[in-house]
Amino acid sequence: MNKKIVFVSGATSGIGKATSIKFGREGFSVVINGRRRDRLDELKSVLEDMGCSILSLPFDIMNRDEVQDAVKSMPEEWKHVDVLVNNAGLAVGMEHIDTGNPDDWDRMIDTNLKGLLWLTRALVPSMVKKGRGHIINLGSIAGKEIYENGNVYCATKHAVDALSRAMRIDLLKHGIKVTNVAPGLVETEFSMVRFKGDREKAALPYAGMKPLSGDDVADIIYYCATLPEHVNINDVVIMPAAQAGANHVVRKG
Ligand code: NDP
Ligand code: 8X3
Repeated sequence: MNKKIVFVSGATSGIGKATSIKFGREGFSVVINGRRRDRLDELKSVLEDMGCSILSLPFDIMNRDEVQDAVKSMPEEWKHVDVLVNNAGLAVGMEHIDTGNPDDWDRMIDTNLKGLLWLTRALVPSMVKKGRGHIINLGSIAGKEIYENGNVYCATKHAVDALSRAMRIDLLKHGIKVTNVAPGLVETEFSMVRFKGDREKAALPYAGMKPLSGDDVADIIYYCATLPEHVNINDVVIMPAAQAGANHVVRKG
């Protein structure tokens, strides 16, 4: 395959879906992952109608064996991924540390931290072999600052921030670039997941302001991935114009 290959984890929704469409539209071959097969099938057919080559890999990033088996199952011509977008992630629950649900904590740690590690470990050796590649990790402003009730989610995103820096050092000599992308408020399914389907609560973070869209973040990811070979953006913090930090949002009405 002549085209460059991008692997997007968590492509069934939000930032990951927008990123898959952006790269596909720009001529990349795209590996799409997520747990919801129907969504992957739908995205695959939309992208194929646009003339893109797509490999759909449904697996649960929390499960180390599933990650390894899925990567092993990739056809030879898809195995040399040029850009890995470690996007799959979530916040679950929003409570103080003394009342938080440890099952929610497990899900966040197993997805945002361990899942990112399993997938990176499975895909990076082929980048090392080739002597080039680019890993783009979805951090968050929650990886830059702490807010009340954010405890474990913030901890996982601080860990992603640390891992982005660690990967950059470890992979430097192999010609692999690492970029940490840290968005503020983006309107996706994120809030519905965090508030476990409670629509009213999920709408509150975006009330009276214009949040970022998945497309806004996808454009930044694509920009970072397509700079000249000798240029790397290490870290990008992107917020809506109406936001200056986790606790500083200006709202109308
Ligand atoms: P969405 O909920 O819209 O998308 C999350 C994606 O992650 C889905 O495709 C979901 O797919 C996938 N995912 C979750 N768990 C797993 C799993 N165990 N295995 C495989 N895929 C999984 O949220 P966003 O698009 O907003 O979030 C994307 C990333 O951006 C996350 O890492 C998030 O922390 C980060 N982020 C989001 C911000 C926001 O305000 N929205 C701000 C800053 C960072 P499926 O359910 O089908 O498995
Ligand atoms: C998502 C953004 O501010 O809800 O990572 O933590 S925030």
